[in-house]
Amino acid sequence: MTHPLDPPADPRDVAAQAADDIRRITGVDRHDIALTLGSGWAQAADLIGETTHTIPATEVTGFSKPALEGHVGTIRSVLTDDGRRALVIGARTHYYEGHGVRRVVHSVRTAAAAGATIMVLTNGAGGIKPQWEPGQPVLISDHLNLTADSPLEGATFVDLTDLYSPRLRDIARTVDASLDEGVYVQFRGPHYETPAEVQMAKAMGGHICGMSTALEAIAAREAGMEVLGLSLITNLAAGIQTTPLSHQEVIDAGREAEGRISHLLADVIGAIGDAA
Ligand code: 8IG
Repeated sequence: MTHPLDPPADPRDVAAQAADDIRRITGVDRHDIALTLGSGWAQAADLIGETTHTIPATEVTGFSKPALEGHVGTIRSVLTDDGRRALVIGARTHYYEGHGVRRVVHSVRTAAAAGATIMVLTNGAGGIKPQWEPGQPVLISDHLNLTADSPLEGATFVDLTDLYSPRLRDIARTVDASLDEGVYVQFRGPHYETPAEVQMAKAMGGHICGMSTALEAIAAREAGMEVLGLSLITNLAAGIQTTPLSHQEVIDAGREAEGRISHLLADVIGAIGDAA
């Protein structure tokens, strides 16, 4: 079956069409900020403002059905208390689904085409720092992309210095000064790492193991957006915790922390608005 993002389509054109779909359905001409809500973060959508439109992702050009429980396949338009518009993406396509990187970053490109200048990427992830505890949110300071892939095509040389905006990280720390930060390591997944791979990631300077955010952040930077990355540590990475990892444990830790971290995220969105 063909997909709108398959070659020879230009992924930027498809994102522009998707943004037009969103404008047509919502009547909102420009969204200011976009958020991708990963495992554990979904409740934030209800806290950052009034949801005026909930769009099934399948009604927007190029979006795929969600592959995983805990990932809501909707896109929402939220009016914040201070009158900004947030595009809340609850429909993430993971690299491990094997549909190619164009589909992975389509939501980010759509957010940019819809006008967003700030992209907030959240996820659930495994922690390498032994002092971290399941249920703890941390800021992403940088990444190691171990997928051996890129959302950029052709000779597109994009600078990734300060990819995870120091300005936005500072704002997040005004909301919660105790927020720690670390280097996010994107593995392909969907299997979790071996303990040896976690030690490799640690030796390379990594602190957070995940399967989503690095590729999205690269696409956001290419599109000119400012990026804030937040990980919910749902488990310690393999071999750092002594017990085996389970998807159920990850879901439970997300549920348990969801109220707290969603309030944190909503407050961070408010603070970003105050700083604007
Ligand atoms: I939730 O320990 C979650 N996602 N790669 N490793 C990787 N991804 C994850 C992990 C983890 N926990």
